[in-house]
Amino acid sequence: LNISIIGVPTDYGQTRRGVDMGPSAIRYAGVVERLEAVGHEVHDQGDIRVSQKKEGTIVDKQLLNLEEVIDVSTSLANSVSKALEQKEFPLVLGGDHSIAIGTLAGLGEHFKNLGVIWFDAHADLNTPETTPSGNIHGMPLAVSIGLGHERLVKIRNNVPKIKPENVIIIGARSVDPGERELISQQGIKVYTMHEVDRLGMTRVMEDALAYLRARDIDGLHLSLDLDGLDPLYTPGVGTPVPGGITYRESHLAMEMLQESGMLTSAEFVEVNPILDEKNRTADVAVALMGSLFGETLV
Ligand code: DIR
Ligand code: MN
Ligand code: MN
Ligand code: MN
Repeated sequence: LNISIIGVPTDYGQTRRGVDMGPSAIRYAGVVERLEAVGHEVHDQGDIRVSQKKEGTIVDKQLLNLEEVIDVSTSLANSVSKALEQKEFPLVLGGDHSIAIGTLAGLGEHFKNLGVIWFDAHADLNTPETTPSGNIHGMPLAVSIGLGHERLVKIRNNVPKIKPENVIIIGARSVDPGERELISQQGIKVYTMHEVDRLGMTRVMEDALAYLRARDIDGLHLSLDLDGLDPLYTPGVGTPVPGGITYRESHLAMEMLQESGMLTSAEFVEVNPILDEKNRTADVAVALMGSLFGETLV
């Protein structure tokens, strides 16, 4: 593959500082070398520009840093779209999960029936009406199916970016009341930790991939929030939730995605080296990318 790495050094989607250093931490953990070793051509496009906080903008407690998130999402959508035009595989490095608004806005221009695997402890389906925190990193999936603040939903004008029935959430264990309602109302498929425990990751991934294949998707995006794993393995995240996916289960999921041959883009988000122990979370992120892009054990 020709892989285009796009760093997004932003923390505007939540309130703990340090997640803007995620792209640096992931590069330090050796992402470029790791993917080159599997035989890919890797183009590191560097980081997109993230400006300082704008002074004097209206503070909306249900949409913290709205102007900044719109700015970052708009430039990221642009970069992702450009990578696809150049036939490159976009690999986006966060930054907090609000960046998925921009990634999916860029992807939405090129794929009409995109499948999305959302690997996360959370559902990221809040709206300004349901958010318990005001943090936009809890909203990107809702925005991408067309629900939320108009200016977020309309980035690059393609509304909605994805169909709710093409979305599969894996690893959920912290879901807010409004998100629960949206999941059933919109027909979003969710494998919570209960299903991961009960069925095992093999069955979960087999079912998920068969479901998306049957929906005749024209591309597949992986949005991987490192808090989907158990904090035992990825302590450097802003909102850790115990009882998560193990190191091996997450590798297995990546290996099965690789085997499927369906993947067309990916993003790894919420790596916060300031909250971490010796960059372990970025190390895990890079190891997972190794499996996702075709590393094998023997
Ligand atoms: C919570 C936390 N559902 C919120 N969301 C997080 O603030 O909307 N998403 N941490 O990754
Ligand atoms: Mn090239
Ligand atoms: Mn998330
Ligand atoms: Mn999360």
